[in-house]
Amino acid sequence: MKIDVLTLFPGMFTGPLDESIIKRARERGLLNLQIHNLRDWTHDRHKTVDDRPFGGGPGMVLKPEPLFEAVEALAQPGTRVIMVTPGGRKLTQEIGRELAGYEHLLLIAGSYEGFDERVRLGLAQDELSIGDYVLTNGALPVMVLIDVVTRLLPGVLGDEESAKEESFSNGLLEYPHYTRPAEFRGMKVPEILLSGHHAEIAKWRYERALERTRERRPDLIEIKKRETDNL
Ligand code: 4GS
Repeated sequence: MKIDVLTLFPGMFTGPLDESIIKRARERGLLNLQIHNLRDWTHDRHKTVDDRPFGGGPGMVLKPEPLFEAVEALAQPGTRVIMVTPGGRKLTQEIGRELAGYEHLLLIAGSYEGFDERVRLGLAQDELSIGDYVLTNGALPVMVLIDVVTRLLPGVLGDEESAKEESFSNGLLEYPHYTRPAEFRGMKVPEILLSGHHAEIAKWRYERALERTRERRPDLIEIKKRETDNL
């Protein structure tokens, strides 16, 4: 998969995407990630990317021209162009799976201010939010999106990791995990996990996952029911 990112802060992307699983995916050619500075598509001496809002008010607005030029330079037929804003569809694992099916994503990170509305109307095919809170700019949500999508690309996770029953992949929170020692500061590992009875261990884990989800995230059980009804 190819992912191009448009941002005013390319420096924010070095570090988080150069470690661990994303690093390995890039090295193995499973992810071709390129970070672009929006200012490269300005033409004035000051590399102006924003301007005052028509109608007045505080803050600045990202001008449409550099964004249109940048997207027109980077997009191919079949490219999915996505903006991150608090007003977008809320990112879920299901949306991650949907995006992992594209060959090319072009992700636009906003800044302090908003975008000129014509970017939304004429350029973006999708708008995504990572949650109901306000960040200083769109770099972190873009990195979250890249992380969610990359680990779903074929070959990125080892068999062991991808086969693992994780939160949200089966629609439930994870069951409790334990490793050695069997007793730590008076807290004992549940007997069943030491028993070697694989079927009973699987049953115990499923029950604990269900119980934990019911207590902490009953909304996930409703979502799962609705999905099952639609089958
Ligand atoms: C988010 C969010 C966000 C909104 C960008 C204020 C700077 C900021 N983007 N999910 N202007 N949450 N963006 O907070 O996507």
